[in-house]
Amino acid sequence: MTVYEFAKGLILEAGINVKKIMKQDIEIETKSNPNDLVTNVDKATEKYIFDNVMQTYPEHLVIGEEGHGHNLKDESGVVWVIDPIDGTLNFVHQKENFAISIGVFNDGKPYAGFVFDVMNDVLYHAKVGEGAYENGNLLPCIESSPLNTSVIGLNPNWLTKPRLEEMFKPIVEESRSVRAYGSAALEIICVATGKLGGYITPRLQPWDFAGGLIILQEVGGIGTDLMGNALSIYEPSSIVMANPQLHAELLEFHFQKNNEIIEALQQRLKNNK
Ligand code: 2AM
Ligand code: CA
Repeated sequence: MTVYEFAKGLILEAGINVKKIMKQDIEIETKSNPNDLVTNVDKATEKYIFDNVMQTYPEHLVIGEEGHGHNLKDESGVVWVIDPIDGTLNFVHQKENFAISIGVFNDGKPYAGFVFDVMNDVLYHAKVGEGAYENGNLLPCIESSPLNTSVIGLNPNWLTKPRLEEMFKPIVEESRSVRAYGSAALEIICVATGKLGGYITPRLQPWDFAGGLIILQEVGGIGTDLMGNALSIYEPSSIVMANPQLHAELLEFHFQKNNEIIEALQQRLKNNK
């Protein structure tokens, strides 16, 4: 069995477990602030995936939101980047619209991405070079669109921050409209399936984007930080994921001229780590 086939089976099993535990009591704790939540399901799911990977591939490394590998720097070998529940607020408040996300990297290069929309039973998956799939169906390459005919994924909370508001407001105004779904992994998938032209956020952790980015790139989408730099699985980052035309337009007409705001943002991200 390849690592890809193993990971595919594992994320589906993890989803079945999530559905089972959800029927019992969900225990909620807060992390960095009262709106930053973690549940017993996040922790149990990360442990389940971690334990299974270690049992089968003891030499692999794991970076996971709920505590694994946060200080890893070594790119050699196989690295799994896991978010056991992406969209924890949705998980707690809606019991849907969350995903399990896994990105697998080999010697620093993307190998395979998985985003499992658990409650809809839809697994998005891609092995680099072999196309991206929604369950068993091959996804077509995404179409390009300019900002004025694109729907953008952007969380309105960011528009309450003074400098970000200055940068994001013209994008909101020029776009066809804006949506906020509350799970970065699923929002990146919306870009990969053409439901959104692009997804923008000033702060994301590697486990939020790793799986989705690999899938998006497989259908011709582009993901970078707001300065246009490649994303690292070892650093939090600002994010713009979009079809090629929209990505280029956002960088050229919106982000490049705000490089002072973006540099300050990236600096804060580094310091908060
Ligand atoms: P999470 O549910 O795994 O925490 C919500 O808009 C999206 O942003 C979710 O994917 C959420 O991931 C992520 N998110 C929430 N708080 C974040 C933070 N402080 N830094 C980075 N990403 C965050
Ligand atoms: Ca999470």
